Amino acid sequence: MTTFRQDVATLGSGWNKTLLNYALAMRALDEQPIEDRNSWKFLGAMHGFHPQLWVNERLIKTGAPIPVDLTNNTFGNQCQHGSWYFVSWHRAYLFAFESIVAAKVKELTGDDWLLPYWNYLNSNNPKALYLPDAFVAKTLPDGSPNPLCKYPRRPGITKLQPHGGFSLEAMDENDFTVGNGTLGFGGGITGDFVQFDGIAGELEVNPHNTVHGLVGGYMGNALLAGLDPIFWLHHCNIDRLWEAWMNTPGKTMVKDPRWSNGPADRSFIMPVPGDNAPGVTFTSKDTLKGGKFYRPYDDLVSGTGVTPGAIAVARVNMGSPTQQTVLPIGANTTAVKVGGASVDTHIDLEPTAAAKSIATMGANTLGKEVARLYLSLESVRGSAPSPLLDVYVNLPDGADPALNADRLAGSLTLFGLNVASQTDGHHAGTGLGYTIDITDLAQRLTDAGDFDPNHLRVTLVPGEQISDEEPVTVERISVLKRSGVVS
Ligand SMILES: [Cu+2]
Repeated sequence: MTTFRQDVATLGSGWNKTLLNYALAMRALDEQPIEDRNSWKFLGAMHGFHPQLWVNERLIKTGAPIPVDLTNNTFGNQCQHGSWYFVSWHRAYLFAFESIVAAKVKELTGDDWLLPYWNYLNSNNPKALYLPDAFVAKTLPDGSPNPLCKYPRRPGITKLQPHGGFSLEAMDENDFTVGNGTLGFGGGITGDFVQFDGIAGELEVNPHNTVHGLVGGYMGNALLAGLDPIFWLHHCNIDRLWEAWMNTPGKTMVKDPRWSNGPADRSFIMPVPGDNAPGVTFTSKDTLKGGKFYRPYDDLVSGTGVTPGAIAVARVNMGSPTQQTVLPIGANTTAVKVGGASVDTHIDLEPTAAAKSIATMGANTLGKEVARLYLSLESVRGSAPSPLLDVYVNLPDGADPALNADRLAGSLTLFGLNVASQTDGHHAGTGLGYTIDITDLAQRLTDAGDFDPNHLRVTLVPGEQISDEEPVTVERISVLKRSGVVS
């Protein structure tokens, strides 16, 4: 058997054997009761679980037995977002899921099986943005209902329809974590288990969150996402992007023991195939090459934006992460609430620092100081599962944002906002945190004579799932200056 995970687009159109076997196994696992740790619903509930929501969605019956290891969060509500455990926890989750599905495929058909990935940003495949046919077909080849499209998505979706900001730019970042976790590819620093922590890494923000929002339906809600079979092909590609990134010279993966041996306050745990055995505990290092949750890929170049083995040239190397500094150079003074209309907020900048950032942004001479600028949105809260928020900088007064794409700093999909804003026993309700790289935008503003080192105007433009009835609050917006030395 092949021991590499493969691009689903290379497996043949329609009902190729891998996807037919996936559908057969999913149908069988979805019929198993939620008490069974190999059941489809148990596996989905590991990502996110909310008993009342699941009753409302008719996933479980009112009063039906719910296993205690889901409600006490031994196995339920495990997904790690907004921290540097995002990549490692999801990698182990994929591996456990793949092992359980493979065991079912073996039992049903005798075939071997590995999880394929959805290479949606492969510019060499004109059909890359399309969901594989088998995920939208009404029926299996034998005419029975197709389990791969059983759970809801955006009505009629056959293809991702990005409205901007869907890219591999995250792969340009050279450091897993910088500035004590404020910035980087992989997410904020934590030593503890946190389902939704405060700082999402670049990979998580985009393409990860973006694809969750674009598929929509269950995929757009962290409490339901794991139930959509396309979730696993999406996360498989995110996992491959991490692997490609780590294998590219110039990228610095974190070596901090808090990451490698974490979390400290409790163990990560995954179920195993076959029965209700206790499960396997692990730490982040078990997901790296040689670890028990590691699985290789057939290709780390196609659709990844990097070429493992070749030096990354997309972005200037700013030196070792420990020698870089990240400092705030300004912030707004009040929380911003966005409802049905756009809202402006002003940020007073420390003018000397801002001017110096601009002056050193484009530096590429070895040994010279170099800077990048970021917007940081802190404690973003709201009740919707994945609202869209567009962030503009120095939009002219009264201008139509849609006509000023050159002022767009970022399009955020606030995936998991509902969970991160809960104030129940498991969450402090502190919300999500995002950083947006505005270096190129600041350069464009400077070239246009429209960068004032004394202040910046930020406009928040609501997209879907934001309204006066369901607003989003951003506690604080600051500007961060990241400095290093060209190396
Ligand atoms: Cu996800």
